[in-house]
Amino acid sequence: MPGAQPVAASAAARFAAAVYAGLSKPQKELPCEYLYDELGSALFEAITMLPEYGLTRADCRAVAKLARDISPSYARIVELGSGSGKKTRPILEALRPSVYTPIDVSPAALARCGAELGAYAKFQPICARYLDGLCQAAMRRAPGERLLLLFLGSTIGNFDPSARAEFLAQLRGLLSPGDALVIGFDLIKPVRAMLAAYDDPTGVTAAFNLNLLARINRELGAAFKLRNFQHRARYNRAEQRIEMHLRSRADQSVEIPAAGFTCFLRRGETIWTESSHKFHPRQIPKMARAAGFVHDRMWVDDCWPLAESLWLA
Ligand code: AVJ
Repeated sequence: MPGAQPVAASAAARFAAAVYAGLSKPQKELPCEYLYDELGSALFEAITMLPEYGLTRADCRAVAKLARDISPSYARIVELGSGSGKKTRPILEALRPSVYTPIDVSPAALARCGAELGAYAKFQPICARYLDGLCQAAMRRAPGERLLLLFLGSTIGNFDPSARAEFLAQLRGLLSPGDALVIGFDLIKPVRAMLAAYDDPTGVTAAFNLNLLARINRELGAAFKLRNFQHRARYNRAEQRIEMHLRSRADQSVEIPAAGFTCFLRRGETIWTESSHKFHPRQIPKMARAAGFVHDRMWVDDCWPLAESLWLA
C-alpha cells in the first residue's frame, strides 16, 4: 500500500486500472461500484423513488419490522454502504446503540448520513472500503461490546457467487461470537417486474448506467459519446440475476488517456456494468451456514418480495 500517496491520486489510478482491466476482457465490463459518484448517487436516489423499483420501499418496511424484533443488546452498530442513512433510522431508534459507524468510500455519503443520523448515537464514520472499514471498526470496540453489522438493501446481490461466498466468510472472520449481521436479499419475482425495475420508462436507470461512461470522461479524460450507447437490462435465468449493459450503437473507438489505451467497440457489442442477483428464500440459510454464521430469522416484505435476515456470528 503506497501510504504516503494522496488518496485522490491513488483512487484515480485504481479507477483507471479497473477500467483498463474491464474493457480489455472479451465481454467488456466495468465494476458497478463506480456507478456511485456524486451524480450517480443522486440518480440512484431517484431510482429508489420510481414506482417500478419497489426494492428500497420494501427494504424500509422490512427494516422497520426487524427493528421492533431485534433485542437492543448491541452497543455498536456498523453499516456497510451507508447511503443516505434514511432507512437505518428505525434501527437506531429501537436499538439505541452507543456508537454508530457507517462505512462508505464516499465522504459525501458519510456527510449526508451524519446529517440524517448523527443525533441518534455517537457518530463515528469510516471512509474506507467495506472490509478495511469493518476491520477498523472491530478494532475500536471495548472488550465484551457486541457489534451489529448492517448490510441492507441487497447490495450483496451485486457480488457474483464466488466473490459473495468469500466476502461473507471474510465478514464472519472479522466478527466475534455474540456479534450479528443483518443482511438483505432481493427475492426472485416475475421476470416482467424484475425487468421493469431496471429499465424504467422515465429513463432514470438508463441515465444511472450511462453516467458511468460520463464519469470515465470526467475523471479519466475519455471521449465516450453517450448518445452512441444504449441502456440494456436483461434477466439471466440460469444465474438468477438482472444484468445491466451499455450497448454500442455503432462500430467505434474511444480514447481513454488516463488508462493509457483506446477501446474498440463493435456495433451491438455491450459493456456489462452491473449484476443484481435475485434469491430464493431457501438459499439464505444455506449462504449463512456456508459463511460460518447461524441463520436466526428473516423478515420478508409482503408486497415486494425481499428478505432482511439476521445471522449470528
Ligand atoms: C443498490 C445494489 C441494491 O442492484 O438493485 C438499482 C442498484 N442498479 N438499479 C440494485 C441498482 C440499478 C441496486 N442496489
